[in-house]
Amino acid sequence: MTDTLRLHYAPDNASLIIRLALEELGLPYETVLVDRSKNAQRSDNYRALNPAGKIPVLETPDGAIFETGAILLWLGDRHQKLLPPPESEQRGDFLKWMFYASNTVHANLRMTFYPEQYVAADHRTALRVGARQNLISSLDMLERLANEGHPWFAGPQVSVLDLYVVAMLRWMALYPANDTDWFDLKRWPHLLHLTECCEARESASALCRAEGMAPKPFSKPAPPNPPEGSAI
Ligand SMILES: N[C@@H](CCC(=O)N[C@@H](CS)C(=O)NCC(=O)O)C(=O)O
Repeated sequence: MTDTLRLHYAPDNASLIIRLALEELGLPYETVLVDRSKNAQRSDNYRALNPAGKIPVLETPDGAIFETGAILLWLGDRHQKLLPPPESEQRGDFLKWMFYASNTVHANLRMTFYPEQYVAADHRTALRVGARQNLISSLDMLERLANEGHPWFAGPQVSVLDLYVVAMLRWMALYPANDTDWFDLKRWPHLLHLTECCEARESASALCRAEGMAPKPFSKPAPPNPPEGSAI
């Protein structure tokens, strides 16, 4: 157990979403690099924190928390910011889209990044094609949602769902390198606007400094040049 919040991260990995939330909440935190070049996320030490061997983990006074969505909900609930509180009438709507972001959008995106973790070599192209079709229909749905005026998504105040979605939009534009032609954010103007709002915030500037990202990390992302570690 730790009294401090300790984020196990790799540059431009899902940990960046937690970094944004910690910055938005103004919380002190430490970072521990997970060395992707050595697959440190699969080491015994790391699996003691997250048996699934995935980044991120946030060590907290309540123990180590993994799963991006779970960490975001824990932080938001604990600090009563960045989401509708449990008693809010908006909570159900917010929760269903948080879970959709995590178990559908993020999961499909993972299939395009790591097809080798899902299927044999001769099925990988087909998996990527199928997952991208699903991503396009998810983005169409999120575009409509962003236009519906919910305070917990693309609203006047930033939310954990905003942070989760803009990070995934960044990765769609960048990864896998040289295979992103399917994605053009201009096709989803409300999501484009969301990326511009989020990257104008101080939390995004802090992220760019810490993980070596150029300005406009969500609307016009460029590959990072991190001071330590590697994205893949
Ligand atoms: N469901 C997990 C997925 C996290 C995830 O995919 N993390 C990536 C980095 S962005 C990772 O650990 N990749 C290395 C691997 O899969 O071995 C979550 O939401 O936290």
